[in-house]
Amino acid sequence: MSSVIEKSPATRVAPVATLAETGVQAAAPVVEQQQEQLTDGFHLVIDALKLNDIDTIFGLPGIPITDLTRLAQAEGMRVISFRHEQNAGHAAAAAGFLTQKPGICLTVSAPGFLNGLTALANATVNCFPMILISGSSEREIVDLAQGDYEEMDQLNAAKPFCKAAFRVLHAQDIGIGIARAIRAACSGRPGGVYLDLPAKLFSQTMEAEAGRRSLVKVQDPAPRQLPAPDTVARALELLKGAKRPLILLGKGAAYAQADTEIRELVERSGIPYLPMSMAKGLLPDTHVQSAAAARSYVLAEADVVVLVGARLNWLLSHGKGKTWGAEPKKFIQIDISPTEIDSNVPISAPLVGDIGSCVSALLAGMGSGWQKPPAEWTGAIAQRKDKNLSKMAQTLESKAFPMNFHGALGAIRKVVQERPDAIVVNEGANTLDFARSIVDMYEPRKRLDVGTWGVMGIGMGFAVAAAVTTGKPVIAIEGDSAFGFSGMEVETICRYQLPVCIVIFNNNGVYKGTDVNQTGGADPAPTVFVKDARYDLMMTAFGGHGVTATTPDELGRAMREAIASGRPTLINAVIDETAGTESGRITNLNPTRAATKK
Ligand code: ADP
Ligand code: TPW
Repeated sequence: MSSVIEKSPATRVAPVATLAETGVQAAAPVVEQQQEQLTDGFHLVIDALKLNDIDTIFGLPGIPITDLTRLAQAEGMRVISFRHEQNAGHAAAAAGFLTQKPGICLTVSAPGFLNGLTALANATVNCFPMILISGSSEREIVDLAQGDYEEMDQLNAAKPFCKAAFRVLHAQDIGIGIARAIRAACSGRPGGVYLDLPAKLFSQTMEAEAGRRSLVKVQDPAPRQLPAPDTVARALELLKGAKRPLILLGKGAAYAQADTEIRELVERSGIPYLPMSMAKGLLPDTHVQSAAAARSYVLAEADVVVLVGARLNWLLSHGKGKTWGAEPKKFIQIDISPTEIDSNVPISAPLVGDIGSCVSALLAGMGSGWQKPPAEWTGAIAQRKDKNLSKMAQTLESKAFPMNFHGALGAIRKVVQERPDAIVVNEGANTLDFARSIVDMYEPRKRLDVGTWGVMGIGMGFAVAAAVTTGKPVIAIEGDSAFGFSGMEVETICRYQLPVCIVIFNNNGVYKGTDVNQTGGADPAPTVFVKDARYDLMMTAFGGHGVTATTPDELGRAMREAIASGRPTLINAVIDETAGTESGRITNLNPTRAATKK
């Protein structure tokens, strides 16, 4: 499997001096024969990745990794070349989430590395396995700060932002270096890993057979971790005594790919469940036990909450305060990371292990005669759900002109219902908050969004990764501001002819488009954009299909056409610029607004 340097179009003839070092005579015919037995750093990196079933690189070429991208393509890897490293990095992270294999982002040194670092940090915060591989400059010059081309101490810069960081200095260590990176990214709580590959490494040669032997196939990168039996018994005991139990599914549960076990846990226990945004679709959002439409009620009223791959961070009000009601809750928490337990509030029954194993153990302990939760609890939830859903149904029929968020999302909701296999990417403020609650998901891992940080800029990177790793249609629902962070990748989407339909919620600005410069000066207010911008023309500029939609019907029609054709499409959905609120649903975190509200 190990490739030799002569195989590729970008052949580097190993210098005679190098061959001489390996003990080879310099006579021409012998050299040729011997060259066939050499490999180099470029090929070893590619071979090491391929040996570990990694078949795609997301990146951006330049010194010193341009040849690496060419050679990887020549050696049969898929190389997706982006316009900005941050988007390549977000793509790698999303690929990691979707496949459980670390997504690879490849960048050049210093600025390219830093551009990728945001994505690496975001992957780590979200527990997605990803490896950022960056070329770097001459160690001797960097360490003496003598001013090399794109000089930077990347290894140390990366460390605070990732789970692990490694540097490889010798070709014979590439195999073990990549193996360590893969294991660090995937095992335990997944996360981002940085791998520093100095320019000199790539041209180092070694004997091909020794190179082959130096490669490492990682055995079981994320081994199962069984929960201790007494912890399972404790959790079941607590759950049995619950009068108002609730299961809360987080994106860790989606990542774990224990879909059947999770569904069985919910259905056999009869316990209502709430999905966090990226856990939507683990069970269809239309499931009778979904309590999503009665979210505030169940969070406040539940007495025992089973957390499955969800942290009690800001998204869940840290497990305390008004959101969680007057009565103190008891928590059962399933998580692979032992230090997540008790991070905000005391956890009565921790279950430390992988979600598949923990849920299976609970199911085994529950047996067949499990007592379902009292009807007063499930009935009260159903009542609230029905009321809220019928209230929402009316708003979704809105024919307001210009469109508001509900009217537009009502149309999108229907399209997603018809194509449950499509992957939805979603970012923005109002566009995010409304889409999360309005657009039902029906299958696991079909929703990718701004995640734990609420970061803008994941849009096009996530969309590319979703299309490339699954081959399914992708629908990117984007605020106009959010889209701007990665908008240049429409060219990438056109270049690779990916089945991505981007819908821009164009309300002329960040949050909304109505702000004015309070000084009366000529500069626009900081949150407003050019009015009535034609984002659709950005797509036509690169040969894709661009269209403007001003009504829900037009929007639905354009989306259906896009999905049926598989053509890169951008729909400029014109939204009322007065619609929405500043910061969407997290206005309470906005210092001035929060102060005014008090
Ligand atoms: P959400 O934002 O959806 O609430 P979080 O990102 O806060 O979800 O939480 C995900 C949790 O899932 C993390 O604490 C992580 O350690 C955990 N996790 C990830 N993969 C697994 C797994 N395979 N088994 C158990 N826990 C996991
Ligand atoms: C990397 C701050 C949060 S939401 C948002 C910004 C700039 C854009 C909201 O406007 P948009 O959506 O997209 O038009 P909508 O639906 O309300 O009209 N930089 C980063 N991340 C974040 N979260 C911000 C800035 C922010």
